[in-house]
Amino acid sequence: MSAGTLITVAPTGAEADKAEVPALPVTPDELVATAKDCQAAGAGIIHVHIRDDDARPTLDLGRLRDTVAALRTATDLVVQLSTGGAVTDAETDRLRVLDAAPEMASCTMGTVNFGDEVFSNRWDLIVALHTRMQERGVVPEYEIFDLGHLWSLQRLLERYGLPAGGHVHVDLVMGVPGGMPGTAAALVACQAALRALPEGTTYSATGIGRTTLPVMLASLSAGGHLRVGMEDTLSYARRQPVESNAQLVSRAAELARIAQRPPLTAHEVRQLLRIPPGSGVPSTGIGQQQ
Ligand code: KMH
Ligand code: ZN
Repeated sequence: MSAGTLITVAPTGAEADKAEVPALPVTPDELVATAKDCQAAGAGIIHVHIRDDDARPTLDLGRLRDTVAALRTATDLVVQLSTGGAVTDAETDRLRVLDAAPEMASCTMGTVNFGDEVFSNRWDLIVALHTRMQERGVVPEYEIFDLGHLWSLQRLLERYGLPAGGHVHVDLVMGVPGGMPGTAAALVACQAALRALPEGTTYSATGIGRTTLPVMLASLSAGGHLRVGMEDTLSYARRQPVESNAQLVSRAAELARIAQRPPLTAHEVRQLLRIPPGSGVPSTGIGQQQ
């Protein structure tokens, strides 16, 4: 079991509406302020979705590059860009996210019903994301919405090899309507499947909506890491809206300390995930699409 806890904050997502959730960070300034607060509260990674001037989700490359630069300047956090985007985003736009040269990026391991929508992740897209990240030294976080996604990951690694740095890290996204439930039993089932992955594979887990607490407690006790944030839950407790992302990170950090697995610093996270030095620094453009 890992001695410390990696805490990822997912502050914004692509789904919540700023008009309904004023505390949601959507502008670059709001995102940077949130990132600083969350780092101080115990986060080591920030999973980033960005919004346009009207607070709608966007994958605009210039904005992504500016956001990565701003977060790097203001914090030590590992910046992980979402390649999942919104359910409406085109595959070409999702692949182009990697041109913003983050240290990490998400890579979802299969298609899943997503509420009333479908979050499409064809095999060819998964392979393209994985191999492009290998070429560029971007470390993936494999997003697992259902048990079968772990078997797809095993197939991917067997056919195309290990990710940049050689370490495999997955994130169990539990409790999406259409995916696996956010329960301790489902987490234990995932743990059994994780044993088929390379030695040393690490995982974090997040529970959507009201499953946030059971998933957090199950993951901590089972040796997993944590993801929290307003992308995943907007209620802190019954009839109590989340005030800020830092509030969620603080609770996760406190529970991690109680479990005697205190939060890892960003530096310790880079060591744990074996993020290659220089990862995320834009290269000369060789092999990159501009
Ligand atoms: N917004 C969801 C459709 C990811 O960031 O990689 C996809 C998602 C996963 O959030
Ligand atoms: Zn996301």
